[in-house]
Amino acid sequence: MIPDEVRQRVAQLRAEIRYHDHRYYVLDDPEIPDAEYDRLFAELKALEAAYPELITADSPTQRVGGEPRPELGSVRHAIPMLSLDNAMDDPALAEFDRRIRTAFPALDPVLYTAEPKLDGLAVSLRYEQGVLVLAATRGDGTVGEDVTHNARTIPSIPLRLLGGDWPEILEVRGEVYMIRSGFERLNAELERRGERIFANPRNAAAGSLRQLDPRIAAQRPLRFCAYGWGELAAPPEPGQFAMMQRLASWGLPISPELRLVEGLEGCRAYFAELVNRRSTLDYEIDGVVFKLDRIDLQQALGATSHHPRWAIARKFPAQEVMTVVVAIEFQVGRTGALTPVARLQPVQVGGVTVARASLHNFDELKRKDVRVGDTVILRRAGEVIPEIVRVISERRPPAARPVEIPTRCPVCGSDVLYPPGEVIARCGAGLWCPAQRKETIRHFASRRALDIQGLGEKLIDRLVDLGWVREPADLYQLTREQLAGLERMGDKSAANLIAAIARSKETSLERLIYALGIRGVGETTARLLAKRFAGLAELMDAEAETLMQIEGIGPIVAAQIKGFLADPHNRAAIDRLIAAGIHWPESRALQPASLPLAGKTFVITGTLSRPRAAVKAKLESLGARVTDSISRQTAYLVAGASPGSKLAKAKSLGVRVLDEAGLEALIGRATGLSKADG
Ligand code: 5U1
Repeated sequence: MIPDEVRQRVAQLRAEIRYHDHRYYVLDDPEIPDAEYDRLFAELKALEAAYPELITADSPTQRVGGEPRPELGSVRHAIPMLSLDNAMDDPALAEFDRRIRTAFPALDPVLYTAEPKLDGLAVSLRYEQGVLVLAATRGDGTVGEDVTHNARTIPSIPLRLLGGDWPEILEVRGEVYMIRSGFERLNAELERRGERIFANPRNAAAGSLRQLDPRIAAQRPLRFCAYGWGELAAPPEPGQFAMMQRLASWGLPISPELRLVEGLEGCRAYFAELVNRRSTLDYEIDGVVFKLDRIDLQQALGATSHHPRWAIARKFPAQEVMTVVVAIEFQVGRTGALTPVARLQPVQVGGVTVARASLHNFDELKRKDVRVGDTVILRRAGEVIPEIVRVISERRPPAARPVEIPTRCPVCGSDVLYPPGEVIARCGAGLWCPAQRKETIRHFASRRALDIQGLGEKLIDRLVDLGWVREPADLYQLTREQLAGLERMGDKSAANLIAAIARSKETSLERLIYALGIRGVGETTARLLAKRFAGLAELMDAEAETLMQIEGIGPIVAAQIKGFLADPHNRAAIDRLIAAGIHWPESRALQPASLPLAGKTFVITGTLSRPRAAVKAKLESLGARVTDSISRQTAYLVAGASPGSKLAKAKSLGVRVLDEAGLEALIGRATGLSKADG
């Protein structure tokens, strides 16, 4: 009795495989990676092996290749074109070698030919009296498609064989493929013309060779590489390797990587070498083919209905697999950049297990339109980081929605800045966001910023990891005792570092602005800003429009400065720096609470008997801030003659108003206080 689930699963697998066969062989547009197809196929084969009663003649397992394209004529192969048995891992290769040695115990050494398995389309070329008369695809292994018209356009396929010692009838078998660079050029051209592009070089080769119009194939960068032969009265050489050299002598291209290797160890070494060199080759390969060299022994071993027993393809780990997006998360980098990262159902790809893949930035996320629940093709070639190649749109769940760009930093909750025209979105709280701590402090202490000598990257890492430093102002709270307790930090070094930190308090406004690490604000922009604004307070209150009036500052940088300085976390962190004692020659106005007018904001209006700038400077030297606009936070409005609308506004908000005499009295009191304090 065959369980119902088995029957159903077999029917489902067959339907799925037929669908994918059609996309692959007929449309040259596969939906799923080869590895996924192989998995479906292997599952069907295993079920049929367990329940042979279920095998039907029309099961996909019962034929070798793909469906023919009816418009191309069909060709019956004189000798079937078999496929190769696969060894997915080293034990399977060792098993192949063991079988050969068991069959021929006296054979020592066992020689194998080794060559790359090209990822292209298998074809058979028939030469009669040295002239190419027919080219056919493998098709189902017995009947293929006639592609003679296109094969004739491939420059590496000789229309007439060289030399004169060729057999009267020779069927050469090999692979038509496309080199990577040619494939990329072709796709770029197709894209430019608005035509459908190919998923990979193999599909491009197949799609090109199976064109009806040979003028199209002629324009495609196709190549041919021979790996064997079909009909051949009597091989003129005793070994595969020597026969391949013969093919080469007749003008047929063979792999420049073809070698003769000795035993299992020779196979292993060759495989390891090609694994390493794979990414440097200009054509795609998906494994290495080993063949018993002795042709007489090949004939003695024969073939199953699918593959010869004397050859094996040791496959590379799949570079493209299919998986499902479980979530899309946003990582905040050292510079505050938000990177979308797809969390995936873990899969093996390129020999490693992968559970996450970066989507790099929001443009890429939008372009690829990856959504939670999507089935995607994941690629990892060589040592390259895994990448989501594309979404399999046919498998998108109906409820999947496009991913929204977060407006708040996932680490600290601050606003995300994503100015128009920018590719990268960033957390705006650079001085405060935990994700950015190390980078912020490294930049703050760097030579062109506050130049804290002795505070290197490793030490910063340690101070942050210990939780001693979370923002730049914390540096000024460190003590010599604390530092001296650190591993590999002597008392002397600790004292030197504390002295360097203390020295850094005395700086310039432009260095401080640069040290804040505002995006787009390098030394030059910092200098422009320091020149334009009398103090940090003015800069902090400046509107984007004011910033844009400075030559050299455009709308994007202006928005970045404004966004940074408007962030309450950044403002508080800057206040803490000032409170820690950071100062510069013109910064007396920003001295913290120790000054008598610290924390008080003044607005000046109307005409005074002294220049307004002088009054402003005096107030700032006592710790006050002088701004242009009145709010409830304003402590005093200083009103000269013809005060205008600010006076009315001050009154309506309940802000105290001082005339010049009142101001002088207040300054007198403050100076007295200041003297008394100082
Ligand atoms: N390199 C290589 N690829 N390939 C594919 N050799 C090779 N041999 C094959 C196939 C199908 O079949 C042999 C049995 C001739």
